[in-house]
Amino acid sequence: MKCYLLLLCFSVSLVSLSPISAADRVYEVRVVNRARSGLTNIMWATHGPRARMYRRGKKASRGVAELAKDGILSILRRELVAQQKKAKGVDSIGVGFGPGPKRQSTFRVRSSPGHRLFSWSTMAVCSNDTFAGQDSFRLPRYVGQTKTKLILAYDAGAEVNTESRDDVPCLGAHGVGPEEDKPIRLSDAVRGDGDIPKSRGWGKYIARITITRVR
Ligand SMILES: [Ca+2]
Repeated sequence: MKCYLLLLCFSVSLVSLSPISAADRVYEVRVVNRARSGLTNIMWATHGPRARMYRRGKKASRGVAELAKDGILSILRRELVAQQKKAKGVDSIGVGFGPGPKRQSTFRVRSSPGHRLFSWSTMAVCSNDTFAGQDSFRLPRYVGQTKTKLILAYDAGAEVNTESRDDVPCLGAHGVGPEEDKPIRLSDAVRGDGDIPKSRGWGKYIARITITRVR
């Protein structure tokens, strides 16, 4: 619990960064954590097709890498704000509460017309650099419409998967760990041959997300 609270300290405030206008659409997002270890707070953005948070098979940005290694959200938030300023189509940016082991969290996001894509990322606390999320998921079109999807976990390719207590946040290590320089790929989950017991891992899918348009 101690290290989980420390991870929360890295987070920015749990609110959207821009006010809601009359034309905005509002969505309720529920993230169910299927793992037996926690997920850190969730960085999210609504955006148009020119913006991206990450792309499987490509190198992670520094913001995604630091989120995946230590649950740090501030760098990824700055990257999204930079895309916003460069008119890349980033609309709303915010943070959702990260659900604990086998728990769920619910938060609301908004998008203005022309920004129907939703991206989010969260770190699997019991890992070196595993994160879960989606890039450019299309939000429900109609009020009352719901979309549900099972979520895979990805290795950010930024830290070697030692599963050692010297390197992973859930066992008390922050800001350390041997670096690697690889593209984002599917996670191997928890192998269980280091200090993280396999029982703190997950199956094929680490989470499930349900998004409902409420306005
Ligand atoms: Ca790795």
